[in-house]
Amino acid sequence: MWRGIIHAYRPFLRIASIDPITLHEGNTPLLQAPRLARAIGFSGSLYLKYEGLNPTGSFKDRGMTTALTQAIAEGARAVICASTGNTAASAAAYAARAAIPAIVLVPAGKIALGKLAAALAYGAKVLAVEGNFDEALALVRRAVEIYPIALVNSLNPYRLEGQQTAAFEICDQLGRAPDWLCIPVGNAGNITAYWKGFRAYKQAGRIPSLPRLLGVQAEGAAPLVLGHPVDRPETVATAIRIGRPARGAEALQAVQESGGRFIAVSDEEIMEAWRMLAALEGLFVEPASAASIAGLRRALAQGVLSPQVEVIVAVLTGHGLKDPEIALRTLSSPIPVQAQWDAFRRVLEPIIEKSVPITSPQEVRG
Ligand code: AN7
Repeated sequence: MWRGIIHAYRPFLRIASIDPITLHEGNTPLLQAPRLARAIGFSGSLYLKYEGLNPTGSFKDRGMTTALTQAIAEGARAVICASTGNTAASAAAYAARAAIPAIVLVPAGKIALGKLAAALAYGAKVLAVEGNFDEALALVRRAVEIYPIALVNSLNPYRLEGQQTAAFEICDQLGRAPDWLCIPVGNAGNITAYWKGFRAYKQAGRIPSLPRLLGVQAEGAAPLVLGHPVDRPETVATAIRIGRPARGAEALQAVQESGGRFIAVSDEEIMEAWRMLAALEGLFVEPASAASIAGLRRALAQGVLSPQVEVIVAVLTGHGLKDPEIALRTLSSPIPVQAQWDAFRRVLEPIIEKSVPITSPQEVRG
């Protein structure tokens, strides 16, 4: 039985040896995506690590099981974080599991609905800060200097201990490391954790070679592409609306060591990739997650990746249900129909004529 990432990877994790605080996170699918690969001009194998299937709908759960387990082992009485949303929801859930309070600071009006709803439901004290994520994180860093509460942002090293297990899983699922790993970057904790994980697996003799890292940021929030902080970050992908990444220096070093690249993509490119993931592969993700595909598409178009690349893994960091508003705002509305056969038929017939394909699904998939 799968019992979460601490149980599965304990020998690789430097954390206290108490019973884990867990929701059995991890063990997420690694799905091949042939239609999407073809659509973005890649002829090798493209795999998607579907991290939206973690217990609270994002990859943050991998780092929160380790952060809360360590916090409890050290006697913490409460946890606090700043968050664009997913960290808040995850911290709130794992704090509930650990029976301690969580205080979460989120940028007022700039957090996706599903994340806010979840953080509230798990019983966190949610503080809506009149400012952005970077300002909220600065407040939290000051608070933990004064009060006896544990910081569970990815500045906390135990977050990275857990998050590196996604790299382990990818290697275990593939039987090797990919040639490239594409990953959205906000506060830069996750890309740092993946690099740590791949290096640990190589050192343990589990994989012969390391992947190159493609770190993807949104154009309006791209400090690691620009090489300087961004004071007023803006992007449709609110999860990565971050201008001063706390793990930025380490992420830059990881990407450089790997022989990889940082790349920025526009909001339009992100939303196009978001639609393609859902319509071509049946994967509904939040916009920040689609950034990895938008970045890969752009990297392919610009020749950043050589055509000889065989295996690419893109990380889909969060579930689409986190951000239902973006879907309703950008997609066409449902067609109203009366509950009577004749009325229904008048609506249905043109749809069938227009949209039922002439080619069989087998031909499309072939
Ligand atoms: C879906 O929740 O920073 O580079 O406070 O939610 O490790 O920050 C979220 C980040 C990518 C970027 N995709 O990861 C938060 C927060 C999704 C995210 C990222 C986030 P990092």
